[in-house]
Amino acid sequence: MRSQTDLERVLTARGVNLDTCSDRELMYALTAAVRQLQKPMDHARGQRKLYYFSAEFLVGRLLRANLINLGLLEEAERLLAAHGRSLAQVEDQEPEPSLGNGGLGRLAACFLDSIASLGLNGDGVGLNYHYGLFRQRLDTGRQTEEPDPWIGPESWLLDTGLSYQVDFGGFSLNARQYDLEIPGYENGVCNRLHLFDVERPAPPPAEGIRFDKTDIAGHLTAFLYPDDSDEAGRLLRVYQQYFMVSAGAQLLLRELEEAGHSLLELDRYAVVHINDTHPSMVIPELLRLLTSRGVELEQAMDLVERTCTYTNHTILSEALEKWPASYLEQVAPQLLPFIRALDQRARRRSDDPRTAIWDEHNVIHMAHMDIHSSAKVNGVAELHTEILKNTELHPFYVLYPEKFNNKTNGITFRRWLMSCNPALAGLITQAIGPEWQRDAGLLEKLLEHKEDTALLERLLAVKEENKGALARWLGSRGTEIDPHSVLDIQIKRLHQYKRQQMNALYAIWKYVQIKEGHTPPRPVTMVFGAKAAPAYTLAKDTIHLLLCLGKLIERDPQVSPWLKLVMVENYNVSAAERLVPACDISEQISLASKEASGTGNMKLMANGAVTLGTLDGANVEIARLVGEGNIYLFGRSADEVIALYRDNAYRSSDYWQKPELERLVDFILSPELLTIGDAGCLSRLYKDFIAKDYFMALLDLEDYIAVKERCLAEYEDRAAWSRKMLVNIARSGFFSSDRTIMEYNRDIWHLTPDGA
Ligand code: 26Q
Repeated sequence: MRSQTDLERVLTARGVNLDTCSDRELMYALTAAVRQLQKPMDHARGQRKLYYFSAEFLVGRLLRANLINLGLLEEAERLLAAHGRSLAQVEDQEPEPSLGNGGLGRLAACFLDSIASLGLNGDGVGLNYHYGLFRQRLDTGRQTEEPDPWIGPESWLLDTGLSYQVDFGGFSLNARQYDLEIPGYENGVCNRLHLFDVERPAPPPAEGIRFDKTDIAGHLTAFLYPDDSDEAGRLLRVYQQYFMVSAGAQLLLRELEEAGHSLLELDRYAVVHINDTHPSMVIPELLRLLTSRGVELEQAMDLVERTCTYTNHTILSEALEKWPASYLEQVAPQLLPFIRALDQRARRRSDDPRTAIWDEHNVIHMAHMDIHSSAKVNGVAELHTEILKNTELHPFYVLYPEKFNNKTNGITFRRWLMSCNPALAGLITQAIGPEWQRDAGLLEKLLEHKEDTALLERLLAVKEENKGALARWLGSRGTEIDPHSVLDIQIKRLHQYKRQQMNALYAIWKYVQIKEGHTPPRPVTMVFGAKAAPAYTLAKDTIHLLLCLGKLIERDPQVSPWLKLVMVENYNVSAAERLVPACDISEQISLASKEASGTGNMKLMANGAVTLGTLDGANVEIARLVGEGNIYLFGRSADEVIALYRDNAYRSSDYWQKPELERLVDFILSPELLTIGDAGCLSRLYKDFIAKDYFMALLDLEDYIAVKERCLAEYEDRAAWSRKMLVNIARSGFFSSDRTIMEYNRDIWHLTPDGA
C-alpha cells in the first residue's frame, strides 16, 4: 500500500487549491492524480496473455472504483473532508463512459476488474465510441435518443501514440490506440483496456443520433450499434467489427514478436477471447496475418483453434449474427478465402449442414465459425449451457462435446457492494470481519447471524437509509417517491423476452384493484430503468405504455397515495449504483429459457433485495442457493416453454379470452389511457398481445400476479423479510466475478497468476 500522503502530494504538485477549485476542476485533478499513481505493472515475461475482445465494455465511472482498488479511498475522503469537500459531489461531475448497452458489456467490465485483481495478465480490446449507445430522454412521453459524448479534456483515456493500418475493400484507415488503465484490488497490478479509434472522428451529428452512415472514416467510432434497420447501418457495423479485430490482432502479434516468441507459439503465449459473435472476424484475420508471415494455412488454422475461446450470450436466433458474404466482400474481401477455407475444414469434420459456416444462401454464420475455430465454447449459466448443448447448438455439441462448458456469470463486489453500498458493506464487516472483501464466498458467515435481531434490524435500517438516498436523488431530478414505500424494481435492457410488458399489465391490475377499494398494506413504488434499441418499435411502445401508466396513476387521487410508477431516464451504470442498494423486490421475470443468465439479479441479491422471478438463467442457481423460502418463483419452466415453441402450441387467445386477463389487455386501449398516450403506439402493443405475444407474457400473467401479491403481503412481516435479505446477501458470494474468472482460468485460459 502507498503512504498516506501520496494523493495530497500529487494534488499539491499539480497546483490544485482544494479550498477554491470547482467540483469539476477537483474531479479532473483527482482523475489526473489517480492516473499518475496507478503505474502499469509489467507482468512476468514468458507467460501466456489473454486478449479479451468485446464490442462493449460498460465500465461505469472510474474515479471511486480506481481509488478503492488503489487503496486510496479513505485517504481521498479524509483529504476532501478536511477542505469541506465530498467525493460524492465531486464524482457527480464525472461523465460515465458510454461504451456498452447492458449485461454483455457490464460483464466484460466486471471481468477486467477481476482479471487484474487476481493478478492475471489480460487486457481488453474494444472500440472508443465517442457518443456511446445514446443518451435517453423521456420528457416527451416516449424515448428519444441523443448523442452521449463522454470524452472530456481530462478523461481516463491515454493516447498511446500507437496506430495500426486497417485495410478495407478500396481504402484504409489508421486505428489509433487509446488505453484505459485497469488497476487490480490492492495488489499493484495494472492491466489495460485498449480502445481503438479513427484518426479524425467527425463532429457530433447535428440532428439526434442520425448521421451519414456512408462516411465510414468519420463515423466508424461514433456510436455503438448504429441503427442497423438499413443496409448502410449493417455495413457500418461490419466495418466497426473488422476495424476492432484487425487492430487488436495486429497489437497481439506485435506484442508476441516483442516478447521474442515465434508465431508458431501463438497458442502458448496468447489467448483470444471472443465475447459473443461481434469480434468473430478476429479468426480469419489472424489466419490472414499468420499466413502472410509465412505460416502454412493448415498449421495456422490449428494454431488459431488452440488460441481462440468463445462465449455465447444468447439463444435468441435473431441475435446470432449472420452476414451476407457480399457484406464481407465489400468491407474486408481479403478475409473471404480464409472463411472459405474454414468452411471447407468444417465440412470435412461434419456433413451436418446445420454446422456450416458459409451456407448455400451465401450467408456467413459467425457463431458457427467461432465454435469450429475455438478451443472452448461456454454458456453463461447452468441452464443456458444445457439449452445450448441440448437444443440450440446440439449438432455442434455432438461434434465437439469436449469444447462445451459452463461458466456462470458473476459481478465484482468491489463496485456492486463495497463502492455502491458502503453502509451495508460496513454492517457486514462489523458482523463477520473484513475478509469477505477479498473472498466474497465468506459472506456465508452471515448465516451464523440469522437469529441476531440487532443485526437484522440494522439491515432493515440500512435499506431504509438507501431508499431515502434514492428518493433524494430522484427528487433532485424532478421525481418524488415515497422512501417508505415498497421498492419494486425492474432494471435491464428493454426487450420483449424480459417482459417489461407483463409487469405493465401487473401495474394495470394493481391500479384497477386500488380503484375497486383494495388498497395494499403500504404504498408500492414500481421503478423501471431501460433503454430500447432505436429501431425496436415494440420496445419503444412498451416504454410509452409505462410512461402513460405513470401519468395515469399520478393524476388519480384515489390511486396515487398507494401506487407510483416511475421510469428512470437514461438508465446507466451510475443510475444502477443508486437503484441497486435501495431495492426491496428484484424483478427477474424473463420467459424461462430466454435470459442466458442475467447479472442484475446477482447485484440486487447481494444488496439484500429478494428476487421475484422465473426459473430462467442464473435465477435457477439463485433459487438453489437461497432455498424456497427466500425467493418468489412463478411461471412455466424452461422445458415447458421449449415444448410450446417446438409444438407451435402457444395461442395468446387461450389466455386473453379469460375475462380477468381480457380486462387488463383491453385497458391498453381504454379511454383513460388514450387521452394520455398515442393511439398508434398503444394499439400496436395491444395487437401484439392479441395476435402474437411471442414471449408469452399472458401465459405467466396470472401466476405472476398471485405470487407478487404474496410477496407484497409477506413483506409486511419485517422480521421474516429481514432474514430473507440476510440469506440472499450471505449466499450471493458465489456470484463474485472473481469466482467466475478463476473458473475461466482453470478450464479455459490457463494463465499463470503473477507471483505463482
Ligand atoms: C446483434 C446484431 C445486431 C445488432 C445488435 C446485436 C446485439 C447487440 C447487443 C446482440 C446482443 C447484444 C447484447 C447482448 C447481451 O447483453 N446479452 C446479455 O449478456 C449477459 C452477460 O452474459 C447475460 O447475463 C444476459 O442474460 C444476456 O442477455
